[in-house]
Amino acid sequence: MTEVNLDFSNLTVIIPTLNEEKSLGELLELIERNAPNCKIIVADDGSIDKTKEITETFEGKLETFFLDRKDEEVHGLTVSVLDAILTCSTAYFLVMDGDLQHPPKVIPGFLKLLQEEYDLVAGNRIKIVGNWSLNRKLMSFVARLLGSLALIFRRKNRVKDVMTGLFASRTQIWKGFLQKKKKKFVLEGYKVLFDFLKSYPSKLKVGHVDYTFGTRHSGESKISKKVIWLYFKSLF
Ligand SMILES: Nc1nc2c(ncn2[C@@H]2O[C@H](COP(=O)(O)OP(=O)(O)OP(=O)(O)O)[C@@H](O)[C@H]2O)c(=O)[nH]1
Ligand SMILES: [Mg+2]
Repeated sequence: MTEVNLDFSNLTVIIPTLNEEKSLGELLELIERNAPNCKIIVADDGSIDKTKEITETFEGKLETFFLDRKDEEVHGLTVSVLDAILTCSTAYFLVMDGDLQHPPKVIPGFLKLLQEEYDLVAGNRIKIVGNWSLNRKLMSFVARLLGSLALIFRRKNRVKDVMTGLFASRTQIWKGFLQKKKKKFVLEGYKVLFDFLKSYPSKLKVGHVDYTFGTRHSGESKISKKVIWLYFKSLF
């Protein structure tokens, strides 16, 4: 349920996508229901499915913008999110995966904390639904632990789950930082929030919203050995 005092027109939901036609339509509907009047940027990277057409069917109903990165030199989740932030015209933005693993019903909780003066709000996976292999669970645990240690060691702002792809912040903070420091990010990687926390020089007021990480119901995972390797390299 949405709260009366929340003004979603101050929020842009950024969705990094690569061939998510099977979930995107349902996701956009759920976002509209949970965050009416928000803006949406579908940060696409050259999908070869109907991602663009699906986004266009929502034009008029939602303020949806398809960010077409197919002709860009560098591709990746991180660079797509960063490019979307740079085009953002609202005070706040929130990043959410396109495969329905992040539940749109938590969006109001993020906006509430941002309106209460938090600078950054990170999703905190309290539960993971689905059959993750032992290998994936172990990998996720180690990645989270090493990421946290890397931030503690550098005396940086921390979040409960540095691996989360669900987070929200004030657009101006990121735009100001990106104008000078975009090269601090692993552009082809996945861990936008970790890269930001690792390099951002000042203290931020950080909040959290708990959520259940769902199962990917359709489409294919894009996570690759290269992406995992890029993350582990970025720890040091
Ligand atoms: N723009 C862009 N989006 C991407 C890229 N790689 C993945 N994505 C999107 O980023 C989101 C997260 O990717 P996933 O493949 O779901 O990664 P994951 O959630 O860690 O893995 P699964 O649990 O297997 O789904 C999804 O919406 C993808 O479509 C990319 O290179 N560019
Ligand atoms: Mg996923």
